[in-house]
Amino acid sequence: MLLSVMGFSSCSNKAQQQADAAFFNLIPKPVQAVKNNGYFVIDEKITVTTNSTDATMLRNADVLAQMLKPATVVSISTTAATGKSIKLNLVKDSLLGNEGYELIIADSSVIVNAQKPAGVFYALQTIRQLLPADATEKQQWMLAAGTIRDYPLYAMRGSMLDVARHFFSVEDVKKYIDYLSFYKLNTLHLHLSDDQGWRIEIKKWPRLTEVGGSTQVGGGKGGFYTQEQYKEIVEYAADRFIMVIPEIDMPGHTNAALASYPELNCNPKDSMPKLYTGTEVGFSTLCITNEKVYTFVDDVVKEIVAISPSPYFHIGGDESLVTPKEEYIRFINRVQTIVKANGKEVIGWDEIANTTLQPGTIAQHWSDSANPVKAIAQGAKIIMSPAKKIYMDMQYDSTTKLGLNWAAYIEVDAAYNWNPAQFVKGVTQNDIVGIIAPLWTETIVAMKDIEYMVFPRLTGYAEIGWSPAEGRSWEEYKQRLTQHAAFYKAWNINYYPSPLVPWK
Ligand code: TNX
Repeated sequence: MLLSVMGFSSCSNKAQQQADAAFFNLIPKPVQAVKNNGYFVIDEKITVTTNSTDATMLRNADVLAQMLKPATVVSISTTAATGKSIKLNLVKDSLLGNEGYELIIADSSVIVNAQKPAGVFYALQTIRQLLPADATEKQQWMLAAGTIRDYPLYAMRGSMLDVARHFFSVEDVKKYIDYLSFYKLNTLHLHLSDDQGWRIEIKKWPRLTEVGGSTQVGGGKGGFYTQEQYKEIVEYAADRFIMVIPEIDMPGHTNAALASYPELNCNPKDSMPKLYTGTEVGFSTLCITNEKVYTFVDDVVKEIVAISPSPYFHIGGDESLVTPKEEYIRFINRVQTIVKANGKEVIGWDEIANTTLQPGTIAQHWSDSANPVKAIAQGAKIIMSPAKKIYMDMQYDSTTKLGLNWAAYIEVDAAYNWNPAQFVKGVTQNDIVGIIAPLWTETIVAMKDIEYMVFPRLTGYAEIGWSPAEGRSWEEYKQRLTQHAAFYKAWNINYYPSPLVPWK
């Protein structure tokens, strides 16, 4: 008897220590978090209630049930529960905005308040981080008592995945989406076409995928998403409050399309290119003076828009080094009109600032700092993706085997230690819609490679996008980051164990 009591108390001490530590190791760091004494212990049975019968709220309740499954049996109810319960409430609390939440943990109840289901979902991600990383752990699960009020700094927070240089399966993309959602990211930008491959089925132009999708960097077999598969990705992401932004890169980065259809080239007979499996950039262009090209663009935009609920369509527009400048301007101006006519707002890489931007167009800053300033002068908003800080294909240091280093080496501290609102002179917080961390895949072949380049840098980008900039410090952050290795390990993520982080 005595032994078992002692056994339980030391075990519960360990659980309490875990719960206490977790409260202070959240990433992204909450706007406000006040810890109290006490614990909400996850008993053998837990009731989850929601004050809304909204399908997304019921799904949220189910997300929580799945999360708690290793430790308890959950029953979900839409009527108030007597006794111990976790309550998911939609409430009016305008400071929380569309994505914010309040989480109140006490001995006998956990209350989640949010204005929108997205906020509830992010509160659940916080709860996930407060629980032990290892779901199979036999220790008792508990949450430290306290109150958290939390909401994001930027509306758009996410990552770009290049599925053109190397193709990644629907399963891989879903896994990537899971990673994003754990860190409260809400945007997946898919780079769907480039010189080396065309990755989305277009029914009117079938050779794009039959020919253009048939290879990749290094000459592997490539691949593409059918429209049904694309919808599956979009739905999987939407269930996790993630928007998928499709990018078709134009007028450069189009070799795969040009090799598929001779009529997109200016001199179809003598200049029809072959498929390309190298890693050069800037050598291809659609024929700007050919009317057929605009029919092509309109068809592509129409078919993608029909399966893409995101309000944005990304037209690329970067590194069109062989397109004459005047033609580039004419092309981007006209393509903006096509996208608008199809009901979407335009996003383009920052070079599009040199054209006439339509109202609502967003420039994604990656390289030349004059461009975002020009875009803002035209009334545009900015997505911050500066290569020197946030390109996850950049190597950590000179010993990194994967990746490139043309922009910089980006160690984990450098990835964290910058402020998007102070990075380019003339670009302030009000101009910025959000931050997107791109992973270009010239050297990235498998999910294990993705994981190595992404973790732990993405964890820091998630904090930059969500948490207040004031008071952020690498010294403090790196301590919290050490605790996240437990999650990486639990999910079998091949992360980079940076020597700058004092991993435990
Ligand atoms: C530049 S970023 C590119 C990509 C490459 C990347 C490699 C941008 C808009 N263009 O085409 O994949 O560098 O780091």
